[in-house]
Amino acid sequence: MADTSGSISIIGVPLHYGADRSGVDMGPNAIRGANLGGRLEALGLSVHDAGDIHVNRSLGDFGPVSKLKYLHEIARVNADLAGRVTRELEQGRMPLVLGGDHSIAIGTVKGVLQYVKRLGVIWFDAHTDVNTEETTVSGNIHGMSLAVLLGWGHPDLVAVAGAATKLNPRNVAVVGARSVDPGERVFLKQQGVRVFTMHDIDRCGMKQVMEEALEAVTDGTDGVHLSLDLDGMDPNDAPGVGTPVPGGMSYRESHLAMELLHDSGALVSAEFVEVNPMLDVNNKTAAAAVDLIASVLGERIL
Ligand code: Z70
Ligand code: MN
Ligand code: MN
Ligand code: MN
Repeated sequence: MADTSGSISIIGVPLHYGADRSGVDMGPNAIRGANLGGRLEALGLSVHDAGDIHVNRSLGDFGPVSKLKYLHEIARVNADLAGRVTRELEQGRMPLVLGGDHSIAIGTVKGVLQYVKRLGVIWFDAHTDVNTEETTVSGNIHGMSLAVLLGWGHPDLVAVAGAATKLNPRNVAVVGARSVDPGERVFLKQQGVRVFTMHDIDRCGMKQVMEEALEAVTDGTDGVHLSLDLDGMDPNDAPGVGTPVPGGMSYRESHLAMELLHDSGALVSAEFVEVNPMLDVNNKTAAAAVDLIASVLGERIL
């Protein structure tokens, strides 16, 4: 595997159809505007901005159409994203994907899986995103992306970058969960996905939770992807998200999680999603995203 540690490629995905709520499509530029490039260059990294994946902007005028809202455009954008992510890895650059809503994890992770066949994933989120067409209440595809990555869901989504491209549930760890739908609970148990809830973090502390999560995602894998939904953080620290859920991970806990992930040496790619500048307060959420990105890429106090 190529060493991508010194070179980063930023890919924006201004997609909001998976959340069916506008604003989150402006996430990539809000994160860029919080001095992302400057912070990464200060770490000695070579930073390349690959620009944004194209999203058809006018579909909202016609409504969601299918039960899985905006299925066709979401599948198309994710197929495009997957190809871009694979190419960046092949060229020796670490993909840093900026959302957009969490449905873009389908494209990011499937793109990484083309290059790193045995991949672990840390899914930092208030939610577990394992609904399917059968269990979803909202019809929002951002609540289904992890299920799709495990091989379950609408065939058009599972087919992105090839239906055989999927994660091993043993190597997936959700961190920070506190809003899980009844159908998701059944699915998680059946699949054997490790879920570290806020209860676990409160009882054991972030240090122990991350040690256990890293053990699961590095066991028999060749790299780890970070899929970080900003609503995993507490709404006091990250108010600019579409689905704020109280009782989340603090700024400090989130920061420690990033530092421990960096120290594992296993990170091969990352994405930061669900920043909604229209709901943000003084750009606090975009700034927190940049702080977490810098930490996971090696920034330290001393
Ligand atoms: C719910 C659903 C979700 C993010 C909300 C919520 C899912 N389980 N994910 N916000 N990022 O609609 O499926
Ligand atoms: Mn999510
Ligand atoms: Mn979420
Ligand atoms: Mn830091």
